Amino acid sequence: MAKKPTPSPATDHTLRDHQPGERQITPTDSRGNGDELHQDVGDGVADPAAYLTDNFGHRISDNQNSLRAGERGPTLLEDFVLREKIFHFDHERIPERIVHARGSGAHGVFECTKAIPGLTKASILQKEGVTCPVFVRFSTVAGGAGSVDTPRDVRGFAVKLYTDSGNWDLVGNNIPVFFIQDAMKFPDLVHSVKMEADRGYPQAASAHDTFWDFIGLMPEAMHMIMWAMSDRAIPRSFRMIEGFGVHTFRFVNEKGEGKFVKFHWKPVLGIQSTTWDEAVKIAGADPDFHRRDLFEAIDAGDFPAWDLGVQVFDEAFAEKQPYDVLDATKLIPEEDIPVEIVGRMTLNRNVDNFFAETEQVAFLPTNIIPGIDFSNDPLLQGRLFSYLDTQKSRLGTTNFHQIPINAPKCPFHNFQRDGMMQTLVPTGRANYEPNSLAEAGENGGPRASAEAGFTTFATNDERNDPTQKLRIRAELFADHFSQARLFYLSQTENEQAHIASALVFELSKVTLDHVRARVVGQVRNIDEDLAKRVAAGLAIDLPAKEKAARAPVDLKPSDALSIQKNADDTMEGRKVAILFAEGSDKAAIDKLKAVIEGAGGTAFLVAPKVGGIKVKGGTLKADGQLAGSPSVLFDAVASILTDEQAKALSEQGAAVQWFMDAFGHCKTIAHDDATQQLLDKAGVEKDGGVIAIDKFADVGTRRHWAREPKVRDLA
Ligand code: HDD
Repeated sequence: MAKKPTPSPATDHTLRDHQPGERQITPTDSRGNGDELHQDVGDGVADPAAYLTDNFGHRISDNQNSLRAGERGPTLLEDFVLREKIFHFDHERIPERIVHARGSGAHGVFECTKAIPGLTKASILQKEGVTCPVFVRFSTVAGGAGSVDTPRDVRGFAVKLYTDSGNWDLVGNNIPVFFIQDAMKFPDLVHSVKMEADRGYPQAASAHDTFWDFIGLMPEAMHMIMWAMSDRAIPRSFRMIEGFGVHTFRFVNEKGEGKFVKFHWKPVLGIQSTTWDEAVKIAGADPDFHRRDLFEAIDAGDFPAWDLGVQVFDEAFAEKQPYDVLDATKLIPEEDIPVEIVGRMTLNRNVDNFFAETEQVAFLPTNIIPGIDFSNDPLLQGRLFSYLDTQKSRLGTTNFHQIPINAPKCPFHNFQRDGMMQTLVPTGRANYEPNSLAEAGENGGPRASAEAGFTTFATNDERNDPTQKLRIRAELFADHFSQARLFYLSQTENEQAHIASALVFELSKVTLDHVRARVVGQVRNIDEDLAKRVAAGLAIDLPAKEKAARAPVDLKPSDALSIQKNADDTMEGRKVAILFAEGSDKAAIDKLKAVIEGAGGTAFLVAPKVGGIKVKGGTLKADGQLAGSPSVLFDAVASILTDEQAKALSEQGAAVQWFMDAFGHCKTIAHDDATQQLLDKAGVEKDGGVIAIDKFADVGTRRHWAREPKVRDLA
């Protein structure tokens, strides 16, 4: 007789598989209020979910062993517990987003801070103090879902506002313009930037042949290229990026009057970027740098916030500009139309479950509310089709709107029925309209309302003849370089040098000589000096200028386009590392920590060992070990050491590199006398950012760009 199988230790403790705080989602009701769907597993005394069950509620006796024919025999097909578990696991993954696959999300609230009923009837902008819940997903564009957070790339900035008149999705980026003018070119753009089709690399990088081949042949991309090669594309944190709706949209007020509008999100913490060398090193040190930063800030109660700004203008303004406001490769300088702040968004809650919320959230530019309308921007018009379509392929069903993160938080009723994964249970037989069932006392279902329903703004563009069907672009779209030049000339010297270096870096990875030459030939239309710098950096002769479809015009530079010209000296939201070791002075460490935290920053203790180090005045645990906490992960560094420890660390590559990098990345280095020997070894020279510990409060976490020519070739 076979022996009784030995139960594994966990067999009798199935409760251990159910952790408190685990969430379970139950089907939505017809009001689709996602919050009701968030229930803790195990709520209530008689909740059967307190026991481990299968998906149909059958209690499970053993979660360790599959059912076998005999102790050493094969597994039986009848083991429904095993089969269901493996079946579900096999299908856990869904297709990742074709673009913006890598992203991080958070919940929050939007509040109207300035009512603008004269401009729009959007319910959320009618009264100061009105709020609505939001969900935001930040992303990179090119990399896969498991790629790193800090490649040179555009960042997605997608906001879902759950308003009382339906969801409004503002699906934007951290750059106010785009690569292409017409949605027709989107698949080509994306194919060119993604890993190359035959070799399957590079991942999350634009520095390769196919991308630059496409770009060189698409001069309309040159404005966006200036942004993508600038520090905007290597942000320090999602909390420190701007967001842009990019397209020109339409505001419509109660009287039916329309004006054009562009949307901006301005980060309260200011805009900040990394340097390229830093971004590359962060990718290795912490591939989840931005995801962790966002999660930890919200977890600590440091809620990131953005002001919603609008640039509102009319047809008369639009007609006078040397660019077309329907062209998504153009921006409107803030000096011409100032950004008016009308609301604030604060992210105050992390997701409970990454897949259920961040992965399954579906943004749709078609989600707009009465008071906001589309414009005829041909890129926007194409997006209006693409997003609905992609959700079916990603989420597998037309009923993706019922997933709690996507469902509106206001009532929704219609006659759409059935489909895969239908979770609603409509009652009655009114699934068509018109019907007269109400006359027989039955529920006849909802009806459209000409007054309250969404109505499309009747565009009165005199320059457009809607009776003609044409595959062409409007005339001014042919100006590809004026605003690229405007952006470049609006940057500081350092920022211009960063653009030049980024172009050299990217084009150095291009293996096709003619592709390099063509791109530099395009750059000559933006700025001759920039083209010469790039050609010199590549060690190639200056190629012939590419022919411009329309001669560029000189536009007045705009200071608002530079990060450095608008840099904020705040320590809010910044992270400072304090290096210590055995024997360090705890009182000095505590004092510095108080300065950092008092100014809204976070202090992070770094030491050669983490567990607990004897210091002068007690024992101190480190937050991170030196080799695993390189200085690239921090906004500034400080060091409090004994002579003996500083000497020992001067022999450690990780310690020397720590200071070398902090210096090279133009960061503040606050140090005591003992650390000087370590700084000497690292080649750190005295300047306004290399300071004594007690000066840290005055200098803070700002970058010291004046140092840059000493550490990098800015030619
Ligand atoms: Fe797009 C995702 C932003 C042009 C087609 N896009 C996506 C996301 C953002 C943007 C932030 C990620 C949303 C999320 O977090 O789930 N896209 C933009 C901006 C554009 C733009 C600012 C130009 C101004 N996109 C664009 C075009 C097309 C698409 C022209 C197609 C014609 N975008 C998509 C998509 C994605 C997407 C394939 C992939 C996943 C998704 O939609 O939900 O449909």
